Amino acid sequence: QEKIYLRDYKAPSFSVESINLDFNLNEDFCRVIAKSNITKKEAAELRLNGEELKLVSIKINDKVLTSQDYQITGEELIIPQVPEKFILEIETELEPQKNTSLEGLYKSNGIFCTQCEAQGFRKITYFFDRPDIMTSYSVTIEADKKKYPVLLSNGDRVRIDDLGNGRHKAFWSDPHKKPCYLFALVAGDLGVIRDNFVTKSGRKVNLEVYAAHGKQERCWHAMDSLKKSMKWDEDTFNLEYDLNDYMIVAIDDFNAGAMENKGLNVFNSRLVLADSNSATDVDFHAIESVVAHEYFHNWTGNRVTLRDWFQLSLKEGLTVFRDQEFSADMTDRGVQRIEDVDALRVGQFAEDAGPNAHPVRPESCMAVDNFFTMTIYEKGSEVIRMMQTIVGRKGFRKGMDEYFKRHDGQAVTTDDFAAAISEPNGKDFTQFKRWYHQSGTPVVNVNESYDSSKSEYTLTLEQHCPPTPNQPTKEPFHLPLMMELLSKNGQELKLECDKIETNSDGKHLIELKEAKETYVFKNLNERPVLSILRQFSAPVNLKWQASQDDLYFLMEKDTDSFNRREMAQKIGLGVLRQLIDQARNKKDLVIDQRYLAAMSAIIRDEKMDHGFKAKMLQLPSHSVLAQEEAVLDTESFHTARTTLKKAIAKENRQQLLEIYQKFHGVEPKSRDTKAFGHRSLKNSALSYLAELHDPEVLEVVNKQYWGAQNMTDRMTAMMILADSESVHRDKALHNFYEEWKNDAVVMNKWFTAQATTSRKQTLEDVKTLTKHPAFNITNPNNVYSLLRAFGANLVRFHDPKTDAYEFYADKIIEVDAKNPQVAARLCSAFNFVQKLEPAMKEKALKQIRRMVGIEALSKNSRELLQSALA
Ligand code: B3K
Ligand code: ZN
Repeated sequence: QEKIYLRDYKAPSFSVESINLDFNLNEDFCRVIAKSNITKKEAAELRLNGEELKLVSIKINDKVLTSQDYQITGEELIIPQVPEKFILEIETELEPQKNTSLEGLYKSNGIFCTQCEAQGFRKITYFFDRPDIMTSYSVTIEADKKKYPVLLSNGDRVRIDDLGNGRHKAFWSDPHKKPCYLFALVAGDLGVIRDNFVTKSGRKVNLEVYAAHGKQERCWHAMDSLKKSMKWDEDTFNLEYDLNDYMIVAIDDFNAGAMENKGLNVFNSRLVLADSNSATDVDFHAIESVVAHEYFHNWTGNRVTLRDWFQLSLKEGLTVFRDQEFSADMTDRGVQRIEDVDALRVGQFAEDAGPNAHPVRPESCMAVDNFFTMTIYEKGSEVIRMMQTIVGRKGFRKGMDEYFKRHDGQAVTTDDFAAAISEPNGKDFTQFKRWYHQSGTPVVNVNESYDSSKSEYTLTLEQHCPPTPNQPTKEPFHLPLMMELLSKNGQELKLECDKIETNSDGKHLIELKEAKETYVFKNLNERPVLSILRQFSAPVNLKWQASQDDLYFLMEKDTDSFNRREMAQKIGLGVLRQLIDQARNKKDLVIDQRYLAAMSAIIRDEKMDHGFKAKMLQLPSHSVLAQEEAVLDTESFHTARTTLKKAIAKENRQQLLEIYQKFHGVEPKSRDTKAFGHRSLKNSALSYLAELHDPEVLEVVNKQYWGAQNMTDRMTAMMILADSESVHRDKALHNFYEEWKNDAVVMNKWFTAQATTSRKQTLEDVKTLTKHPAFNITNPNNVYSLLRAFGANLVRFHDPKTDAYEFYADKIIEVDAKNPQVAARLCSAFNFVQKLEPAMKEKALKQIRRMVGIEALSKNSRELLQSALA
């Protein structure tokens, strides 16, 4: 199959001054007339993208073309002869009701909606489906008035005409030029809530959130989040909204989380609908951050857009960075950073170490939709964060101002962004930009020595980056490493070293640029303790053979809260790895007493912030273990982890129960950061206690399930019961089903609770659930919450005693035939293939070969799977 390359980029030979799109929506077909005003800038034939379209007619300047005048391939419409300036009118017919790929124009629960990013517009009409063609849109939508009372598109409402015959027609006009991937249309019978926001210059913006009738009361949290985002972007970056209306529409069948279409965001309903009965604290938090993310795209993505898809991180990395900063300001900055780094490690580090590793700005691809990865998004955000760390917050803001000054209304590149940040700050980012084209997670080795006779402390840092596909060797990265030296009682010491930078926020930085560098710190009368990579200031793997004494000291005393938690994870990881080794060698598992004592001290610490304490108590996950261990022996991972958890619970049974009782039932409906923190602490206490499997504890869990006053508590209890052999298990699951069976969003929780257990029969349960009436394989959320969740269940997916791989491959094949984007998202379950033991590896490869052997397999899935065979 064909690949596309960044190096083949060519500026367009045409420009489009405006386009008018006329939609006529019917039950069995939809007619689209696209009228564009085009200028030819240089000698060229006209080539337009178009797929799965039925062409009705083409006119140039009102003259109908005959079949000799053009050519149609499966992917393009080619017109060899066109004048310099012309009006192109193309009429096509579509069948949205049959569109299962959920890109282009499709139907979900009777609602017409669109998803054009990345290349869905070509399924609507023949057009230049590339982001560097920006044009003005006017849109008309005609449909049955009763069935589709709400007719929406981008920009300003012009008017709506009643056509008298039971049909009506809406007129929309978007004053801002945009690429076609930001086009959107929605037509349906929807409920709505309304509010408004007055911008800093006094513009009153009407805000509307649409959802299925009866669900609109669950849209208020999304609305609040939107208003907070609008305010934050004004306060933080001086960015103001630029239209009179901002609309969000919740749709049940949606491949991604949400889409930032200009003025008309279309959202997966799981990221809009929430109230305390139906949504967990994590859901509320996710909704706030995704609503913000899509809103922030209005400037980073829409006003300034991409030159080509290889630049995707230009908007995604930057916008993730912006939403992470927003969340940090709305909640607890320290806890937010811990969560963001956890997600980066689990998802992106694994991706960077696997067969599909790719740079933040990739050089080639088969399917553009495969670019929507953790690397482009989360690592991309880390790259922006490092820029901010290097130039400081003030410097970064100066750079952002410059970026909009230079590029508003343009389609640009990551190089343009780097220049806008670095130049006003007098920085050279030439080396820094290796972060954009080198893949892989750099490793930084730390070596220290202290010379008491000279009162000198010497730090030696070495970096290298493991090989990744197509990149056997790498040049050194420019790494901003935030650091301090601490005294015996935990005070930050004065740093006397001329190679240390202080950024505009007053933070101390090492800017490591060479493969190896040495730093000498003078006038230190005692050996200091190093606190390095504070706030996780660079996305690297730190290899540091620090003494246990130093690690425990930092876990208790580091003045950087991120590093305290990081040390807790590092020590915990060491303890778990010993246990894994013992489990693999069928030895007795011996718990490290010092670690046990330290965890007990945390549990008993009454002063520690609750949300932070919950993070301190978290043990490294199976996915973190999978990255550290050479062999993926998940049964041993599981044994080690549960044994350790149980030992901690046994030692602290009474204290954990006290924590639980102290916070359970306190402000069960409150959603402020404090309440979120104490719930997460008491629920983690409960999950430790559950490891004891004693009847008294299971009684508490069961009581929490039945008496829960919010979904966080109900879901925690249900997950624990679902993962147990308790007599209460089936009754709770049955009750949850009966209560929520008519609620598509909430049912996904029920699937996930059953797909993620460590019970031996999980695979059989998942198989049965795929036949359950509530499971619909054409609904992306169902596929993700049941199948993808099972694929991420390392213990049960890689169980040598089952045929999980074969079942999962069958499902990928089945989904792929209908919806390639969703199928491709399932494929990452096979990313650990190289770490499997020989027999398991052969089993997995056999399935991968089987899938790749299917001729009709989409290029999306093929691209991701075949790399595992290389
Ligand atoms: N830009 C969309 C993602 C669309 C995914 C297309 N396959 C959501 C976001 O990142 O904001
Ligand atoms: Zn985005």
